[in-house]
Amino acid sequence: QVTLTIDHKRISVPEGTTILEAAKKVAVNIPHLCYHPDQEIKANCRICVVEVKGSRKLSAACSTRVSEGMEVLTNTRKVRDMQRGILELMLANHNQDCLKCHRNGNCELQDLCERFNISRTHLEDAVDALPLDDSNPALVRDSSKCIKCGRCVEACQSVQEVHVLTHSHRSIRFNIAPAYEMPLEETLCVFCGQCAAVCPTGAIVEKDDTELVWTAIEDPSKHVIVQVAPAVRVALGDSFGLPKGEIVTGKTVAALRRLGFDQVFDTNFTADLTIMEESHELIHRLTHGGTLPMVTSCSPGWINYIEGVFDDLLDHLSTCKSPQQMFGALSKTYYAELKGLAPEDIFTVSIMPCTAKKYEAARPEMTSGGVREVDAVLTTRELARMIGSAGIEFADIDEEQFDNPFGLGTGAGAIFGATGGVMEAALRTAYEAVTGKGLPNPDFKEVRGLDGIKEASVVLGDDLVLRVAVANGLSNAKALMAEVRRGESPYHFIEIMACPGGCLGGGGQPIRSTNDIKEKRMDALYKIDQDLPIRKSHKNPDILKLYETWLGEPLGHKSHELLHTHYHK
Ligand code: HC1
Repeated sequence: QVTLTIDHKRISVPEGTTILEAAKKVAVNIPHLCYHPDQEIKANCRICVVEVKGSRKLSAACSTRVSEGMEVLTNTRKVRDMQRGILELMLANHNQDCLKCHRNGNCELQDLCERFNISRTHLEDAVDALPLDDSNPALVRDSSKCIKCGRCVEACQSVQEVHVLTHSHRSIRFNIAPAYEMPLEETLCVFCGQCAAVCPTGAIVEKDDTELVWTAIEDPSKHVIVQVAPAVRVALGDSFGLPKGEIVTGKTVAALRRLGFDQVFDTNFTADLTIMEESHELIHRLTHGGTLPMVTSCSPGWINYIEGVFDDLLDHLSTCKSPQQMFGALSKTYYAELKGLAPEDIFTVSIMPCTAKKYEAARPEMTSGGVREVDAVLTTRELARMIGSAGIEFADIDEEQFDNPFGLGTGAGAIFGATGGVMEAALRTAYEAVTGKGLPNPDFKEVRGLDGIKEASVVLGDDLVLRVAVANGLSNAKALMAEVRRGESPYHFIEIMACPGGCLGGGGQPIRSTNDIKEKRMDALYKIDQDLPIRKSHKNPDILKLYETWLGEPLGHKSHELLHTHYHK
């Protein structure tokens, strides 16, 4: 332990603690921007400067470690003047269209301006006239709002190892952008949105599709249906001040009905359908000499990554479409038949925790019967904006149930939203399909949790021990796939989710989703699973009915036509 004083308050903290962290223990929140609790220390912005007795220069609190007897002052005239000066310099170079910015009211720079009581500044505006990049369906990058903190660069380079966003130029021309300022669409960007999730301002945001959806809802010729992804229901409440990780499934359904959707369905239903197809695909590959390890295909950021970086390994991907797209395919075929509607008159919307889902829905492979399967994808953040703009008091709204025929999901479908959940769900079904025996305990705890790579072995028979691995975050995916490329992978089946934590940590979730919040969301998803009467996809009665009455059998002709695809080089 190290003993020091902060603003004359004596405190003991573990060796290695930074001044910024130590100050929190005496209820002092030192201003910061480039610092993020889940990232490396960067000390780029310097707004966290403090006085340390005996030092002539001010010290950055985020990067200075405490030492025995240290005396720190965080609120002197000298400190305040310096912090304010740094803030004014940032503002002079920041496009201040705050009222029209998606981050209005949820912007760390705005918070600091309020805190420093900034009403006017002494510097003339010198905002760089940099072009807006909205060249892709998922993300919008606006350099005029970038404060050069470097959080997005770390997310892109170290967490995801995609290496698209980088520093360029020097001094007053210093910038953060893809190499040669190329539009994201022309780079290897996978559209995971992890950059947007950590950006303190509105410099990188999701592409807003709320107007598209309002227009469809208002169009009397359209039957507008919506599906809700597993991870949305444990995060949407954040946007309305509810406790982190609160399960808000029923409130979400009620809010969507009030917004005017004709039917409100559950992606957990098609997550169960994905498990039916994917577990049978795995068994088929195991018994027919198919390409192994088989790798999951439901995370669109991961699909974009394998196409860009491991395109020689595309045969390893499961051919199953994601639950989002299976829902879309059913909505324009089975559901259209059921309702007697033309597929073109059905407008299918997804609520997803993910920015890359917008990209997935727009892919040319994702059509059924000549029409787009999913017409619009809204992130959790966009849905929160629609609910807010409709004046719905989300926290007070009464809970409602999903509609049928796509309203019943099992616990296996629910846990798709957490890293390891797809694997666990698939193992529950594959075990019973291969052994013909009931699984005594459906919990595969080895594949749960926030560790980057997890593995497990499951005995499926006298001569078959299934070896599986789970990776979340693309740097971890890269490590597993490099093993596959070298021919050294010991696994039969690998789950990969592009975002750290899985979809619950997706790039479209409420801003400020730190690891402690992700853990709460994860606990909530496993609670949903635990509390449901049916926890195995192959026991979902509505899925069984769908096969009996319309689809045939898993991997059958209709399934192949509608629910599977191939990604090519
Ligand atoms: Fe996901 Fe999936 S789990 S990819 O994370 O397979 O986005 O939640 O909807 O499609 O079900 C996301 C979440 C989601 C799909 C499912």
